Amino acid sequence: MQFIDQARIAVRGGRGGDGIVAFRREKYVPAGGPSGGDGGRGGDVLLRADSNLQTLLDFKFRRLFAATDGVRGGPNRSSGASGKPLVIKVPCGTEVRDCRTGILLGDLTTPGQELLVACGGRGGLGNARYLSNRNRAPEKCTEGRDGEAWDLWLELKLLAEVGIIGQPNAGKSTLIAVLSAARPRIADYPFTTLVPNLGVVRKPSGDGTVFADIPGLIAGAAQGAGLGHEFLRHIERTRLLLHLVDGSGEDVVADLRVVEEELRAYGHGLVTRPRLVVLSKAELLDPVNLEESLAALKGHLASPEALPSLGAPLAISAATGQGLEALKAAVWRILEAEANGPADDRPGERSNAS
Ligand SMILES: Nc1nc2c(ncn2[C@@H]2O[C@H](COP(=O)(O)OP(=O)(O)OP(=O)(O)O)[C@@H](O)[C@H]2O)c(=O)[nH]1
Ligand SMILES: [Mg+2]
Repeated sequence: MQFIDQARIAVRGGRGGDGIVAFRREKYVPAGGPSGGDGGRGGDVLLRADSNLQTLLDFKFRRLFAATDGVRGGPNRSSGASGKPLVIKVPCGTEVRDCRTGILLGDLTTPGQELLVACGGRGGLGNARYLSNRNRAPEKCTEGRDGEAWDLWLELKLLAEVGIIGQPNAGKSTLIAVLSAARPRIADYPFTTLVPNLGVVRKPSGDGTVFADIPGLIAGAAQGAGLGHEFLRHIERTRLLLHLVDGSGEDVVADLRVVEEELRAYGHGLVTRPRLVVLSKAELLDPVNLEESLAALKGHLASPEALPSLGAPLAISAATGQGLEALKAAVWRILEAEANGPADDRPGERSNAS
């Protein structure tokens, strides 16, 4: 499926119906008086979060959304019908901004959540409203007002709880494939993953947790190099990062640092986001090398220049399944602890691995 995560749309509330001028004409009622009704209100435009949508793809093909207009007033003081509201469905996790100012208008995160984005115009008044002692036969009525019109910028931020990050070829997609039913492309070259993959990983209790695998990060990613930077915003909302380091790499500490630098440069709270460092492809290393690599990572994580991380680095192999149960157990434990008291705003409480 194509992955569209930004879109610009125009929304317009319906125009209010006009009020009208009319007079009551009935047998035996001379000078029946003004009876022109009011116009109906124009329809509003709303956005609604819908859990069945995953992308903003629909907005590639349709960009203008207008609610229906209110109906003109009728004779006998009858008001025109109001315009129907127009509800536009968007995926959960859609941020809505005013295109011109960039101001955040709302953030649709929970299914069913709605945001009013363009009010319909008020209906005009019929001449019945202008009846007074001085003027028994007013000829005056007013027109309906135009609805509001806005250009909106929609941006989808994936709602994954766990983000898998790392350099290209680290084995991120392979990991999400063995943990969940997601079937991303996996290949022996960098930049296999072009758009994020989401996978639901089942807890022992049967509940699912959404993991996101994003394209590999390279030096300069935060400034736009490579592909990963575009998708860093998707991991802004995760509660835990799994930082994969390729165990078969030449220098695991250097590889770890490259990505740490990018997180630091990107900012947006990723620096203090709970993070587990994971050495991948462990079955390719003999036990001595494996111990050495883990010790080197541990040494770096204990140093002041490292970003905070939780506990000691774990070793896994998506190929043999080694370490996967321990990894999942650690993930559930951390998520549970975070849920009981988010340590997010208290970075000081998170200790470096020792
Ligand atoms: N031996 C071994 N190879 C692995 C393991 N995990 C992944 N690989 C291989 O590593 C290569 C890269 O794996 P991917 O999962 O595509 O890596 P990625 O991190 O998603 O890469 P990008 O999408 O390019 O960022 C593939 O050839 C995988 O088969 C593992 O546990 N053991
Ligand atoms: Mg990949």
